[in-house]
Amino acid sequence: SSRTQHSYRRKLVRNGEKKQLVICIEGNIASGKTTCLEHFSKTSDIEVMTEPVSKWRNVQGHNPLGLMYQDPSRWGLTLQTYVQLTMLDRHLSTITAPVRMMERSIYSAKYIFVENLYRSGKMPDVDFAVLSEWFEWIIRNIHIPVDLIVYLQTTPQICYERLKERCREEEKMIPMEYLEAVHQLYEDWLINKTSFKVPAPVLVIPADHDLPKMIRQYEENKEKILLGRN
Ligand code: DCP
Repeated sequence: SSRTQHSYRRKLVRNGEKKQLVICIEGNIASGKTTCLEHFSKTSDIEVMTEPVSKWRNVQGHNPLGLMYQDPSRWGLTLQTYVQLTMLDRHLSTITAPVRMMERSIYSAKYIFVENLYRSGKMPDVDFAVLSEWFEWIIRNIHIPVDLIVYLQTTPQICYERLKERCREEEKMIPMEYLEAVHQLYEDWLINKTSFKVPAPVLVIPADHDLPKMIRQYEENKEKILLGRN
């Protein structure tokens, strides 16, 4: 429609004015991504996007996140298809500030979570094949800009403790082994660089520390992050 065209043109013009930076915050479940985003949301010139987890818990009255934890083999594809859609939607939405910070990315959805379901034998081959074809099509045909990945590096034990404290209903049954598997996938992707293509430079921030120390580290790294450098 002409309306869509109009908004698309506006986006092109806006992007043409000045390079906008996109920074993805990555890390294990309960690694502190939300706290990091909250901290930077107080900075002017930064637009913060948290993970669309509320959508994953309620799509037209259904809870694919809860279903996935109850029966991953049956519902893994359902959740991850929806995660992929919501992530793509976020990546493509119009940036309204010089710097965008977002929680996770379409890349970690595939390289960490889909991969984990598949490798642990909880996703049927055909589901993995269909999701992989969708993902490959998307990244081949749609430009998804990412300038910097900030990796909040934790030990799985600390995440496990934080998870217990937070008590999100769906996450009650997450075992330590799950967090260890997600951790290893993150390490191989972003540190060892032995698994999948890394779409941007990586800035590693040790994230086992308590909140005051984390805030100090965010302040120390602020310049780098705002310039999109590792
Ligand atoms: N999840 C998933 N598949 C994905 C992405 C996330 O199954 N592709 C799950 C893992 C968590 C829930 O969704 O149970 C929320 O994701 P996060 O752990 O990233 O969000 P948190 O709020 O835990 O992050 P943090 O505690 O670091 O702020």
